[in-house]
Amino acid sequence: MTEWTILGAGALGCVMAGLLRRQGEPVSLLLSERHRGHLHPSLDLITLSGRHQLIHTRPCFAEQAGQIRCLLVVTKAYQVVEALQGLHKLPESTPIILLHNGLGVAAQVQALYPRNPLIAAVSSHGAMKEGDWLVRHTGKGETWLGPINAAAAGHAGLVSPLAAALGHAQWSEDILRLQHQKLAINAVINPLTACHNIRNGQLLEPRFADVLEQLSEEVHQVMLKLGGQEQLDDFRRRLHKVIELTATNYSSMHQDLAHGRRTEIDYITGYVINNANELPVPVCRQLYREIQRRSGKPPRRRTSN
Ligand code: KPL
Repeated sequence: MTEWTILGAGALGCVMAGLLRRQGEPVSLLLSERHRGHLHPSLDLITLSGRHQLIHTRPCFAEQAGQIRCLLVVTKAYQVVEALQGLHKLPESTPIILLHNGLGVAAQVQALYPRNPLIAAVSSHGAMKEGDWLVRHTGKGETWLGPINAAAAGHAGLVSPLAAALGHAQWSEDILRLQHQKLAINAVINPLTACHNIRNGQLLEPRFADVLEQLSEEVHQVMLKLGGQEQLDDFRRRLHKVIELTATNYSSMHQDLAHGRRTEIDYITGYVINNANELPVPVCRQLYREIQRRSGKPPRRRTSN
């Protein structure tokens, strides 16, 4: 049995660790320096049925990277590269699975670890951190994995243990399409809910109908340009379904902004803007600037035109 090493002890990382352990998979948590010298506590996982389960994982630190056999990276998009930089001893055969919102990170990881199998993951599981080692699984979703580079071919078998633990996991040779579909949803829900300080479900109130429609059209146009084939009506339906399913949630960007943390705006709305070229995306631009202003940072990427 291959041990899963999880980098990123946030809400989703902890839920993944918990669900894999419950299924009998060996799991270690790759911890940062601030955890060194501290007792490694058990994880308290609140399951979908509301039961508490204590989950034991093995702690590990960067200097043990040579022992990592399968690395699941579940940090924020902007943390991925820095977190991976220190793993000098990571074996070249170790698959690196990237699971984060947004896009634009994989090329840097590929440059850092050019020989490792690089895999992208997209998941719609819901998770919420309620304390340092206390995490709630808030929604069952689908998980898709797919190859980013040629070295990842032949790693489709990774989905079997994941499917058993998570209820669903599948391999897709066209993972970029699924990443784009997820990004399109995030590019509508996340900045709007963060800027208006609302839960996801409130986006369906009549006062947001116009901006929701305009933003959906902008994002959909860019996705078509990137090779997407989804019709606007299908996108609207999919978006509404996600909003309804996550109606009581605060989006991750809302939570980041509310807690004074850096947001993933560069990897979500920034990605849409950078791929828009001549397409007009005024609502995206306005939301991008607004999120930057509220998080007290100047725009990081070029957003002209
Ligand atoms: O993925 C999400 C996020 O908040 O980042 C959605 C689907 C919008 C759920 O809140």
